[in-house]
Amino acid sequence: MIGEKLLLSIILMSVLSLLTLQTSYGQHLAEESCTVQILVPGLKGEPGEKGQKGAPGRPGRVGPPGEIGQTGLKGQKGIMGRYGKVGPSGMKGVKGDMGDPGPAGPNGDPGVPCECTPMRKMIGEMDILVAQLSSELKFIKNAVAGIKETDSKVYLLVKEEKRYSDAEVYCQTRGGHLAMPKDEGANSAIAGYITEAGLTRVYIGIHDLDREGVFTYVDLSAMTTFSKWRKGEPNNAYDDEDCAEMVASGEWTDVACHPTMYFVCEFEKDSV
Ligand SMILES: [Ca+2]
Ligand SMILES: [Ca+2]
Repeated sequence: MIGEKLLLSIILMSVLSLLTLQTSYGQHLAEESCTVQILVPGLKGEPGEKGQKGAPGRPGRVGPPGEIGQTGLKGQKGIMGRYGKVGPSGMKGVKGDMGDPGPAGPNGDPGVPCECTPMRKMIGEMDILVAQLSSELKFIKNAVAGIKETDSKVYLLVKEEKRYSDAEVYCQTRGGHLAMPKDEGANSAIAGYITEAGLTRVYIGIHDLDREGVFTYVDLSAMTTFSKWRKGEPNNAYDDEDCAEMVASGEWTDVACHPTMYFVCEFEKDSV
């Protein structure tokens, strides 16, 4: 209702103002009608020639965005891109298993000569000591294995093959001599020893090295009252028998001095 009233008012006001304008225009014409010619429009002319093509118009306004087109075909694979930046260091790994041993290296250069003479001498002396100890040990083993004895003597069968002179040195080194039986009791003790050991012969301390045919004990004491030569001995066979052996029966035989065989040492009981 209010809108209709407002519209009616506007129309009314427009009519009034138009009437006012026509009234003032009428007055103006009346004042100048005597001095001014009245111009009347002529007839419509012929159409003119076609004008030249005008300058291009201004670009039109930007149209609305078009519809989304169809999906295009997949493009070809591009060339490889540049390498990226180096990443941060990773965590330290677990220790691996030990590898196989490598091949032996080449020999080193020869060393500088040292003052080894005193050391060599010392080592040599030690070797001798070791040899002596080994010998002593063997002697003790023999002694433990069994020693024959009489009232005054101790007899030791040495199961090491030696020449007569070496055998005597062996016995002397231990404070004795090759066995020198000077009575039946001593001779029987030694003979029993040989038999028990399963032997057939051993060197004993009797020889004629100083004077052919004159036998003495190895300590150079003379043979006076006792002897035990086998029948036909001593015979100095081949002119080369200056030492003596005892066989298992207890009898003596003169033999050469250079063959090696077992032997029996004797020691004074007081010195053992
Ligand atoms: Ca002889
Ligand atoms: Ca003989």
